[in-house]
Amino acid sequence: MKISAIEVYHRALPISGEPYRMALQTLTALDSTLVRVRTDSGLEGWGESCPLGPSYQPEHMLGGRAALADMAPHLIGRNPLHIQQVNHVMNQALCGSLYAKAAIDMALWDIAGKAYGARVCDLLGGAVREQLPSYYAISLLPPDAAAAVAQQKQAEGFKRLQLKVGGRDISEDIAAVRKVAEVLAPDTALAVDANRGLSARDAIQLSLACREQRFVLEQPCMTYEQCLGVRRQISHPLYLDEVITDLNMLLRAIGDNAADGFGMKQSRVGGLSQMRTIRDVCAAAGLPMTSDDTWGGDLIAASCLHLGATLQPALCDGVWIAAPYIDGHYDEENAIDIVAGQLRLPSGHGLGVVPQLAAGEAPLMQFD
Ligand code: 0XW
Ligand code: MG
Repeated sequence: MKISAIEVYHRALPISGEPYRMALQTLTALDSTLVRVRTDSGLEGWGESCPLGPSYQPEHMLGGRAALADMAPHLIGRNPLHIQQVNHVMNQALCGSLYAKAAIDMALWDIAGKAYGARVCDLLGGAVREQLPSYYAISLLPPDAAAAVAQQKQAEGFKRLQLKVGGRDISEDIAAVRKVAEVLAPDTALAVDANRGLSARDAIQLSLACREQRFVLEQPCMTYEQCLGVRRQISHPLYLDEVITDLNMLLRAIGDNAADGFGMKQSRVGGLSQMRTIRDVCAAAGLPMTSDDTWGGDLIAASCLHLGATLQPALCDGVWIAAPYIDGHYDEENAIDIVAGQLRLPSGHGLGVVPQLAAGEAPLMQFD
């Protein structure tokens, strides 16, 4: 089988309802990139990459499309089932741009599933469960409003919440954590995520002021070194997210005993192939992780879900997807949605999601 064409599409993903606020960004709309990899066998696979705006991380929507344009010509004629080799070709063609490579890598796993008559989770080692927990991220809100959302989301069935903090006076963050903790059921887990928006001083102050409250502190500060310094002075478990940019950073963090768990984003590290290794490294180290991406529609949701389903439950902190903030789906029939805090694996081969194109919709770019 050979790759015969690569097409790039885009989907506007406006955020429904209130803007999504984090310490350093406020978002009202995302722009997602879809990739269709076609083969001479007639099988085709879909991938997606959706950076969380231009300033969450170095990943950038236009940069991703430029990277795809650079790499795609090198991939025509390659065997899509040789996923490792195609990744090698991408790495030779272009340094970095892991988030663009992630979209191609996802499409290859989708093709492989269809070719072998299996779901992506089967190819990744097998799902340990068909249904698994998602978690809900509470946008940066005043304390009472955050607590109200926490109550509402627990009533909907979420067993893990993530509370955004940072980018404001630390006293407001402390109040928000306390208010949310007050309404937390004993079996609801809480992550307090500053998305790099706290100084080391404020992160330590937050942890000390909330020492009675049960939570993990996620990515408090901008740099790895700052987080490492904070970790030495707090008693809350620390999770790293944005600074774990690839497998090497994960290995370094484990070697340094820098974290108690990881918020992992598929596109940041280069896609499903990399996430599979990261899953195994985290399992070997006995450290939990989430199976997330920064944002995205049903393709990214499905991909995170397939990987998440192969995690040992004790080391799985959930699969975050953007569906609660998005109206509509790419594939209404196989939509990936959260029901009572849970996600169910789609049943189709490959990713199990096939985006529907509008009548006459032309790709943004096409390579053949
Ligand atoms: C909650 N998330 C997984 C989604 C947001 O896009 C960012 C994020 C995080 O943990 O930083
Ligand atoms: Mg995070």
